[in-house]
Amino acid sequence: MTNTEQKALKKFSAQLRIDQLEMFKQRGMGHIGGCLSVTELISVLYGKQMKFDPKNPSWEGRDYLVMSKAHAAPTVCAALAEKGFFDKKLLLTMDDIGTHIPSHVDRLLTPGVDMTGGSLGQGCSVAAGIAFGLRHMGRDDQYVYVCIGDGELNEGQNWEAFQFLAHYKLNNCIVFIDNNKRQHDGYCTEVLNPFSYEDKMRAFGFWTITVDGGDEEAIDDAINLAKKVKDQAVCIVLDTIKGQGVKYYEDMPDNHAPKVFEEGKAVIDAAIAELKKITEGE
Ligand SMILES: Cc1ncc(C[n+]2csc(CCOP(=O)(O)OP(=O)(O)O)c2C)c(N)n1
Ligand SMILES: [Mg+2]
Repeated sequence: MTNTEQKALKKFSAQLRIDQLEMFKQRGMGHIGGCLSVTELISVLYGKQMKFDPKNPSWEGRDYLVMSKAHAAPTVCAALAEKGFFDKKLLLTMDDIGTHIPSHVDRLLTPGVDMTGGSLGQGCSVAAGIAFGLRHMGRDDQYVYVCIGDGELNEGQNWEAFQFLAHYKLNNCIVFIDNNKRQHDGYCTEVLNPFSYEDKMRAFGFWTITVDGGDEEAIDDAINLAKKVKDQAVCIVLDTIKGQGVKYYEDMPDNHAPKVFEEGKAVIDAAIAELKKITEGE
């Protein structure tokens, strides 16, 4: 990655963080922890890796994103708005009655969203189906990216989908595990110990790599490596922090879906001021 590309992605991540924080502040709450942890991933996907056309969201040649941990909709919607799929002003209508920006991804409401979610555990099956269909049609230049939460992996359906991807060697579907170590009710190791994702995915037949999920270049490099893998399903484990990039939320004991009261609003304003130094810097 060139220096210019790296700088542009850092700025894009900062802008996505600003957009999300504004949405949480406006709504008075949000799935802040799990949205912030996938910000760099979404930045790399929409800022560099994915093929899409904002003027034609259902363009046949596009790549697909399945945000299986559907509560990260604010991160996805921020990227779609920044890329021109719809007017950015809509972001601040999140979860209003009649909105196009629900807090869980919805393909019937938001232009550019490819899968509706909310009930965890289902996205990888959908992604596997899309990848299988693309392979069947010989559309080998298109990719499906699926992002799954570490807590979400408690759902057995994921492991059925992994078997399917591995069996059919669907390397056109890149599986991301957002290893932010925490789920709704606490630390994953305490709720249901996952042990090693790498060991598990390899045992399931996947080529697997772990990278720093807060580092755009590392994520981009891992995707490029995954795209070179032949005849094997691929998985990228993202080592992330729940609440990533905003210290107050990283340190909050229960940062899954906190309410934003006066203190939170002040924290968000201060974080936005810091992030603007990145977006408005050289
Ligand atoms: C089937 C199902 N069970 C429970 C929930 C409620 N729920 C929403 S988010 C969440 C925690 C998910 O943890 P994780 O996948 O680690 O998400 P993240 O840390 O990225 O927020 C739960 C239990 C749900 N949406 N779907
Ligand atoms: Mg988690």
